[in-house]
Amino acid sequence: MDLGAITKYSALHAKPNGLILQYGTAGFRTKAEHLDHVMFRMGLLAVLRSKQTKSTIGVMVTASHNPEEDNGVKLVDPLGEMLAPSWEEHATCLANAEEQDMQRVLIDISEKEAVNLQQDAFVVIGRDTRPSSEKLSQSVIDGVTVLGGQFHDYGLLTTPQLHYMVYCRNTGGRYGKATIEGYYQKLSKAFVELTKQASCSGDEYRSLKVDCANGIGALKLREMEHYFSQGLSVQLFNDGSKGKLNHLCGADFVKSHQKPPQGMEIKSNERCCSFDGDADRIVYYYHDADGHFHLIDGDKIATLISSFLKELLVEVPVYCTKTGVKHLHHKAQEFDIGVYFEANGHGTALFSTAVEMKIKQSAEQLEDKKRKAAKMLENIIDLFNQAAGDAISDMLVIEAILALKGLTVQQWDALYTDLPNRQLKVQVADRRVISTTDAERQAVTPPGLQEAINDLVKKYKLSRAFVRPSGTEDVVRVYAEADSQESADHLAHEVSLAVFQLAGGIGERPQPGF
Ligand code: 16G
Ligand code: MG
Repeated sequence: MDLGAITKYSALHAKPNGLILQYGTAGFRTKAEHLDHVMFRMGLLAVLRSKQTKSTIGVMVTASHNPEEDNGVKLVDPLGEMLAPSWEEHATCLANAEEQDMQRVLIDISEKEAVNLQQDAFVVIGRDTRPSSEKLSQSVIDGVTVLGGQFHDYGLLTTPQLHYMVYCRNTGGRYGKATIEGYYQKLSKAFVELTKQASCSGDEYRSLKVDCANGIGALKLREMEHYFSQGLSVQLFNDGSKGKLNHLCGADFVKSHQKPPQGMEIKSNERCCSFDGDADRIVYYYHDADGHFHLIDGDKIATLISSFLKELLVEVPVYCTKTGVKHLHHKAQEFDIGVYFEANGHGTALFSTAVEMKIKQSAEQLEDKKRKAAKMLENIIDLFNQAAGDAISDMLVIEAILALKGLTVQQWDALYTDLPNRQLKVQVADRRVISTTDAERQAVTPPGLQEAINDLVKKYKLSRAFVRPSGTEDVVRVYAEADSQESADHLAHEVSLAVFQLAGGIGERPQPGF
């Protein structure tokens, strides 16, 4: 380590005194103007992680569904996964070290993790379309370079595309080619083959309206479109040509406001979907003949995909984990086939290498009908981004399944009916006073909170309620569901009051009404 050079360059990316940030559920996220030092230091950290794992590490500059003024950064581990938890702690320490302590923290991390500093390092970098992203990714590169790491800057990419690149590079090209064309070709080939198998009878031209949140998804989908146009025609909205990123549009807006994005005209029964700002979330929706809006969220996407896969499987057990893709991804990896989605539209399906091999072999050996099914599954596996949940890949999987099963968007929606629900946030002095267990469904502390929730829940029919500290905002999240919207709203309000009273609420007491 050339400590002199590190100190010199670090001063050019100086940390504002006293600023404390945390590597949260999806990396660092805050106002873009506070992130320059974090980017530089994440460049340094990525080099150490690369040396330690002897693999390519990814760095993605994005703040996903958050406002355009924000930005963020996360590291991608060798197989496309989120950074290992012990390294999240290192990231937090490094980001918060005052200038004069930076070197010591770097050396501490290297020693603790037994990093061989002589080892080569390679880092790949991607960024979203935010105005601040280009300069911030340059700061990452400065950090990588000063520690002697090699890098490849992919420039504009969706977050899942960066995960894909990392995965491809660390699996010797077996998974796919680590180029943007490689990504387009792999997914599109699988998609076109699948949709060819869809019955042609009454085949109306398959088309889909896509709200791209004025983000990177628009650019990438436009580039990719002609690769899969035989099977699907997409019409892009909020493509970034005029609107603001994630403003009144995108998956997070549609899911949390339960209404269509601005800038998209929807005729009745047309299939529509929204990506978020870095294209790793997707939700679907439509207007029925009476003009009512119907949201098809991650839960229904998971149902569509797993019921399709279930036709080939005997049993589909369900598991719950804590909030955050990394927990779900990890759980899904324990199984031969794992399908996971958050209601907000993050998700994918994962297939173990053993199962993939078996399917490939049987596709060659079996006869007609079964062989067709195995071929189908083989293409489905290729179509799912195995490195991360991916809005583009999920969209193509969903479109293929709808075509293969001849399902309309309403028929899909009718697979089950959601109970009315409400989500609220409560401001407290320190959200860490709330700790949870059982996949964040039970509050362990503060004392009395879970009992209070249990008593409130008993007052309503078909009801449940959960509270947990947010992993991305300084708030406590409250979720309630019940047999009617009115009851769900009441219950959510009462639980918010309990949180406010028992967990140190600040500011105004939660008010009823939304
Ligand atoms: C991040 C996570 C998402 C999680 C959300 C929860 C990734 C890529 N995204 O957006 O999985 O649902 O945070 O945020 O990991 P919250 O704790 O503030 O509700
Ligand atoms: Mg996102």
